[in-house]
Amino acid sequence: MTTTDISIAAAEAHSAHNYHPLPVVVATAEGAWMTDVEGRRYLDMLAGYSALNFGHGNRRLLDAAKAQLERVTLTSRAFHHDRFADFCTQLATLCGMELVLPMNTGAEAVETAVKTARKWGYKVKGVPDGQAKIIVADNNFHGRTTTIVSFSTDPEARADFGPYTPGFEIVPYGDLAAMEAAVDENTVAVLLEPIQGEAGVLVPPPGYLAGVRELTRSRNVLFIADEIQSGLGRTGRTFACEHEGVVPDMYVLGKALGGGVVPVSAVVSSREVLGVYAPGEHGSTFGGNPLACAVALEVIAMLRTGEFQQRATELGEHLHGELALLAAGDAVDAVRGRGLWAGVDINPSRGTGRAVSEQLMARGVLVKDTHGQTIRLAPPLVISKEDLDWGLGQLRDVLGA
Ligand code: IF1
Repeated sequence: MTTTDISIAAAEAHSAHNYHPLPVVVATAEGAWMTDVEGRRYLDMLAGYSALNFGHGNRRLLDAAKAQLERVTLTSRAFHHDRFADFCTQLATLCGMELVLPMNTGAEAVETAVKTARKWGYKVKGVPDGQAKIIVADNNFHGRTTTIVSFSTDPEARADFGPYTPGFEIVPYGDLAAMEAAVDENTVAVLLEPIQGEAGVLVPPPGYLAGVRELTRSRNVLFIADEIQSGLGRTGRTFACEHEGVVPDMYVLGKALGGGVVPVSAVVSSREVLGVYAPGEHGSTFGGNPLACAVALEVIAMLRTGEFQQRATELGEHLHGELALLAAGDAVDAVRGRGLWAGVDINPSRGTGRAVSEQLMARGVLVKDTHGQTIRLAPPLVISKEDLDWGLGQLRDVLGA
């Protein structure tokens, strides 16, 4: 038995089996590379589902975290602390919005967005109490709470978790006419991923997000953009909505906001929207804690220069150029994505997404499959062009392309 085998057996003996991880046990990581307990190195092409946009062990983020660890890490929101105002101000400014409500995980931020939209609907829009409706897209992924899976179309994410939360309507992603038909006088919000991650990095048709923006504005409905995975540099812009020139009423942020160091999420919107809260009506123990604020402030500072967005744009063009060549062959049926983010549909003749992921792992590249035939490529934005090309070379070899 290797150290890996022993470690995996121990993990499986004492944990719920709610995941099926690749058989690799990571011990350390730096930049775009991880090292396992056997000392083998792997190029990380998943980046924690985009939480690690700035790479593993980012010096600026670790220094910010270490400095704050020595000062104060948690006060609860029962008291103020000296990083909170800067965090809220800087994040609101980055988003071009007025107010921030900080939480911890993405799902908590999505739940906060749902509660905020409902409360805004009742207190501002004048929707009758308990009648608020929120429109979402099919194949969405917004987290795993019981309310969020209530509006999932993925049986695996939803089954056996009823009774489900009412007040949501599902329309086909990318279909503006269906969205328009679904909006009624009790609709308080539309909740969308600007690019659907778990669905396989689905980019909506050109004009769709702009159409949703116009529809929601004309019908006094909040446009809530879940940029938890698509945001903060991944697609080559600070927000994926920018590719369509769209500014939503509310950003929902997470993952990379904490730089892969601590969980940090937030809802960012206008005073009209987030002003609906009175003290005691929402919150969380760790939301907006000093350590989270310190790390997120460094993330915001790194995003402010635009260098990561520029890098994702340039390397992303190269990535998609290489993937287009692969798609021209018979090993890959389709590729999608934006910036340093791609979904690659593997032709069944080459095996399932999982099988390809396992073959790539054997060659020192870590990716994640999703929904059978698709693998997702989302390396840290700090990946070098050489390492990206090496990783793509391994994919070409595995696919026999
Ligand atoms: C898992 C993928 C899944 C998200 C968007 C909210 C959340 C997520 C757009 C919730 C989280 C993670 C969850 C993780 C795997 C990964 C994921 F889409 F990224 F690939 F599951 F679909 N909005 N996505 O992508 O944020 O509560 O997790 O912090 O659950 O397996 P969270």
